[in-house]
Amino acid sequence: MGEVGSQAFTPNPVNAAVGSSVAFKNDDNTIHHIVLDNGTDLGNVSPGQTTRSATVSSGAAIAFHCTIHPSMVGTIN
Ligand SMILES: [Cu+2]
Repeated sequence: MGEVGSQAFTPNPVNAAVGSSVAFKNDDNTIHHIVLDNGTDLGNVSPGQTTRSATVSSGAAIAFHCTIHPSMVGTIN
């Protein structure tokens, strides 16, 4: 599971095996909206909440970002 705090992703990169799932817990005090660059939209995540899970379906790296804060980017390896 990734975490979001201080408008940054932790850890980054997120290491996840093929077939596992990842979700993001918002430890920040502001809302975030997480989208994977493979098109998976995990939606808005409020402080203290966790996104739904996304399954890692290939070994390729997947970039992700927050649509609200353009500086927030990360990668799943
Ligand atoms: Cu954000």
